[in-house]
Amino acid sequence: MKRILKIDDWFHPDGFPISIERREPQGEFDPHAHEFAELVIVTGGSGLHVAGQDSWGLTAGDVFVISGPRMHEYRDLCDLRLVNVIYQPDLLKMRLLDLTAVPGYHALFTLEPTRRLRRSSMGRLRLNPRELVHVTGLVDRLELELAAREPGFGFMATAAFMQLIGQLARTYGRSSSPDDRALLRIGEALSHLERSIHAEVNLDELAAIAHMSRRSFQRVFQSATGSSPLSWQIGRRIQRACGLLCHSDKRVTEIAFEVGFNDSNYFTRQFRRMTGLSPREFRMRQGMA
Ligand code: RM4
Ligand code: NI
Repeated sequence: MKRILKIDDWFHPDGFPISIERREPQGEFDPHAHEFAELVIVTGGSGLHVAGQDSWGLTAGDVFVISGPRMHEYRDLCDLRLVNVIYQPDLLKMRLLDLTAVPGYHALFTLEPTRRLRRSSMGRLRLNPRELVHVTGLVDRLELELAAREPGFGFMATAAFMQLIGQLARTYGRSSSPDDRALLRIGEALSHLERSIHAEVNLDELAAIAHMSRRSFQRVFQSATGSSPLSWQIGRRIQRACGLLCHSDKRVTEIAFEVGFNDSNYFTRQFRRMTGLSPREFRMRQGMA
């Protein structure tokens, strides 16, 4: 049977969606998936990490993100030490602001967690000792806030978590291994799509940004994200629309334009295709939740 770690067993009963699990050392852990996402920072020792068909050796400084449904396990452990920062992406009340314009953000948090790119060493972040010290300092601060749970801890812990992922996204951007750079180039294209969410997708422009020919860009983009640039953009627009439907009382037509559609019937069709609901139904259900 597929083992799935449950939110209720791993998070504080107050429901705050970020928690820290230190493994010093990490014991053998059978294949499992989670109802939450997991940011893993390796601080020492060694071991083998297996995720689906990918497996790779771990040592100090390795950082990766495992999305909820993805199965993974640890084997051949030799005093492997790590910190799991576990979080529930949907419940984080965190605005990404301009972070989506940082290519390393996409490489680490959008593309890598599902790892559709098959080359197994591709796009993995390894911190150098100085960076690791900095990052573990940020984790310590987050952990202190979570442990103290003083009034305002939710705000402070969210801010500490933002510092952590912002720092990791930037560090990823400086990484120089050719494999990382390949994933970053797709990250650059995603950042561009994000910044120009209102414009029509221009394949030649995207390919130029990723320094690839038009044909190989389309191929690599598809294998990295599982979709074409156009459906990626539509998906992002719909996601933004979901946010506006829940958190504003703007009219559906207004929202359609705001996220970049110029035809609200087309918007409604795409919305239904992705979510199974019309925008109005979606808003009503969220209101009731
Ligand atoms: C385990 C192992 C798993 C993680 C749980 C929370 O020891 O690190 O990957 O999901 O802890
Ligand atoms: Ni896990």
